[in-house]
Amino acid sequence: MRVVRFRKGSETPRLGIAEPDGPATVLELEQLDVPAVLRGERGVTGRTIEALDVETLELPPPYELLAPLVPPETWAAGVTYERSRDARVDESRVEARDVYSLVYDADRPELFLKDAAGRRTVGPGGTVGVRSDASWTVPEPELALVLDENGALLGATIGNDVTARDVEGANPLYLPQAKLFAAACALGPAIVIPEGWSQPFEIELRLLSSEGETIYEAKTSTASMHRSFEELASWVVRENPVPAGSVLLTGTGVVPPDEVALAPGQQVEIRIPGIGKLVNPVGAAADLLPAERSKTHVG
Ligand code: DO4
Ligand code: MG
Repeated sequence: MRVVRFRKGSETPRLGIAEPDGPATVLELEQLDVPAVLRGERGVTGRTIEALDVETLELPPPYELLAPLVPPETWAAGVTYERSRDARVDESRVEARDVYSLVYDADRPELFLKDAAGRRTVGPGGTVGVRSDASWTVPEPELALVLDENGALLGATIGNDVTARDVEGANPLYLPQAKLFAAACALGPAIVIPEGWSQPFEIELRLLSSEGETIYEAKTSTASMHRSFEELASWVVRENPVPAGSVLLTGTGVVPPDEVALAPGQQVEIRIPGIGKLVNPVGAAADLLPAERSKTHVG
């Protein structure tokens, strides 16, 4: 089952459910609280909406699909795939390369706060940002876990951990600036409640030019992760009060080649079968600050 969040005009956002593999009918729920729905409270109103596409779950006007939740906190794990470790060592411009190899092998994972209250997060169709003081920004397609207050896994959605690699590569202490800026995170289109957590998720990334041509595409699988979802989640909540409905991005296994960089006008598509396809145009972060943006906020 997939859980979506949507709005009709300027009304309060509502929740709905759709099957994982079609048909694209969204059944509206009575409950407005995402963690409650993920825990099983699913009274239906009887109203339905036909989505325009079974993967993006785009809704017809006057409905607007929103990010499936506004996480009170969004955490992210890093260097959870060998590919990510190798890329960080390569991008590093200072003698701090060992930190990535050390954290890959250590018991304690790399965890960082990516966002709070959805301030830097956009939903499906929202524009993701590229900061003007960075020259090498990349998408990081990641499985995003929705956690309860004890770190239990409630569901999973698609996340994009947009990253300024040159900023991070200049000095690892710049990580918060490489990771947190306007519209640096995208979530959606739906939260899946899987039957269990042992099946891996396949993750596909496609980057399109402003002319609609494919610039880069790649695939990975959470089967290649070096750590389990439960292990990462348990480290997030360890002696740390994390509110229910917080999100954990589980790291990237896709690293585009050095010549690929996000630029305004491009489009990022991330597909995870069973969850859907998250599509976001790329824009300048400076134009996506809260006062500037319209559609981009999680809502
Ligand atoms: O070490 C920096 C962050 C790495 C990251 O975000 C990832 O591996 O996904
Ligand atoms: Mg990442």
